[in-house]
Amino acid sequence: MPLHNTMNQTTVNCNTFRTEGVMFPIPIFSKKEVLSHKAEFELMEKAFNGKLPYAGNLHFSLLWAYELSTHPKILDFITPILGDDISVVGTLMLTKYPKTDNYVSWHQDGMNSKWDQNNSLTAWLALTNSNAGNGCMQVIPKSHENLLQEHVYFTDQKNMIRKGHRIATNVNEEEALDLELRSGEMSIHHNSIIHGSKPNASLQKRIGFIIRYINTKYVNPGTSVIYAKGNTKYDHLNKIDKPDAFGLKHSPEAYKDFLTQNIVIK
Ligand SMILES: O=C(O)CCC(=O)C(=O)O
Repeated sequence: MPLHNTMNQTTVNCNTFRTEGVMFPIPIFSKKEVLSHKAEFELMEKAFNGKLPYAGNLHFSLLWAYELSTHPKILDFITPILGDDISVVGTLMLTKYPKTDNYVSWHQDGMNSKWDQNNSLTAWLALTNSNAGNGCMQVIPKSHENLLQEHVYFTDQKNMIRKGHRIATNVNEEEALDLELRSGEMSIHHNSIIHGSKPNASLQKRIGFIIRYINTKYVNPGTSVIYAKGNTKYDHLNKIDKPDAFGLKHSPEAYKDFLTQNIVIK
């Protein structure tokens, strides 16, 4: 493809993201490539007797999660939006098992992190097909324009968000857009977009690998990050190095101990 066409497509992508607050579907991995990442998750799941709906902060201690969240195919796509210095500040896997009640309340990511809203984004990578039937993510397009809104905190075991918060006002669900993805595809969403997801009413499991990216310059001081891209040295951050591979991941007992100590499980 001639260079000027590529540049035009990149500009279109950036403009879509800025105006809509979301972009999808973005093809990233082939079905075969996805299988290897899925197999890594299945080893984790096995360590927890086959059920691991919530697993967070994987990138600091699991080599495969580090490599996935710093994968050049993803970084190439987000670099025109975030710039050349990119850090990973969070990873999360939300898995919805068939016919289960777990959902994600309507919220804005920026509420948690208070990151600079325009220089950070979330990538949602599908490790299975994700659709309206199995509880794909939904967004309210353009809702990022109003930046951060008031949230309320509540307790509901079925809500997959750990802190249990939701937008204080009513969300008009008729405006919701289903971010349907095939396995290997990705969506990206703005830190201020209102989003959530419904339970999995189907017989198909839904697995999402979620990565929070930010231009490194805008990371809050003292934060632990991995540098995904760029050579600028920042003194205000706690840079975490690439983890070693955990040698005992094929032993469910040993892997469970390791995961319990090193990642966040709900
Ligand atoms: O996976 C979901 O259903 C919701 C994900 C989400 O809230 C997020 O990526 O910020």
